[in-house]
Amino acid sequence: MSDIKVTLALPPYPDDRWELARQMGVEYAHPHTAMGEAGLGSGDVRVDHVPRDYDELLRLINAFENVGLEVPVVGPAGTISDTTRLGRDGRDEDIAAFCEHLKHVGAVGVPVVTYSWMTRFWWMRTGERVPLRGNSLSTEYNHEQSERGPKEPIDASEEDLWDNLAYFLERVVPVAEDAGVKLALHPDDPPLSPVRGVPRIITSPNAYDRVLELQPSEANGISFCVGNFVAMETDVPAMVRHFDDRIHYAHFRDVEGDPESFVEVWHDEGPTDMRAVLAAFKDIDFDGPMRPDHVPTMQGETNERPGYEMKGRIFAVGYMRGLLESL
Ligand SMILES: [Mn+2]
Repeated sequence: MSDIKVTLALPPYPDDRWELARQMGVEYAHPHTAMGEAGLGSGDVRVDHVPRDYDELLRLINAFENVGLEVPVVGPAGTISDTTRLGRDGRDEDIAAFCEHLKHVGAVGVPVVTYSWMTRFWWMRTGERVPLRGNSLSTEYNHEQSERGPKEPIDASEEDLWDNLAYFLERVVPVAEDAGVKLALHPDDPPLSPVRGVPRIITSPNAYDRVLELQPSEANGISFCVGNFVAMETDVPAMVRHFDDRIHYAHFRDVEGDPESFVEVWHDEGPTDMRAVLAAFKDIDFDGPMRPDHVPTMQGETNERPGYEMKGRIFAVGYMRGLLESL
């Protein structure tokens, strides 16, 4: 069996969720933004909780390690902003800060940095209280409803975003290689362009082919968010095999619908054969981190963090481990 690292997004400070992870036998943690302050709705561009300072980062990693949680992936520590994505003045300073972060991450032994190229909007939803079985609560996206809202005043095209991504990768990939760190680009969610006048580019398998060709280095890779590849209406196991060793991180989730209208669903009742997806990851000998992403909110939870409450993730970890054992 390939050694897929079943991982949980956890807050960058110890609380019940660290203990619950350990009680489930989870050995890997992604210190994650959405686990911190509550009440940030989807669509916000959130500040990363991973510290830029080397010593603070080291202490964070050691805090996890000291309780038996290895950190196989972190975010960009807030160094990648729309300044870089839109190619505005100041991007060279931001890219330099990101390169410093890569060196720190490599020095503390974390092998993967995940990032996205979504401008202005992060993962975007039009509903955060969609009832699923037993009145569990999920999220949804409806493009037609969303597009009736105000357009963002952004003077940039898709080609501008591509140019800026190429500029970024040209400068950071060699640094990542030297640091022993692999970059993992997350798809745009929803995988559509434009959204409210904002261009988006990481919306299809062809887009990923183009990304990987920009810098043909193993350090230039993918965060394979399964739900987005479902929303892109692709053959997900075939995509896993296609991108193969350029996949450095994976998100376990499923959606029902199409790019313009979808609902996040329970992992065990969605349209996707999640066992076949995991079988494909096994086929490519994927040994990186994979974590549940966007789970339903369950009874007794506040839905303060839609998609990231804990009980649904406990269920998801059990389901993932069961499927992995069945392979
Ligand atoms: Mn994801």
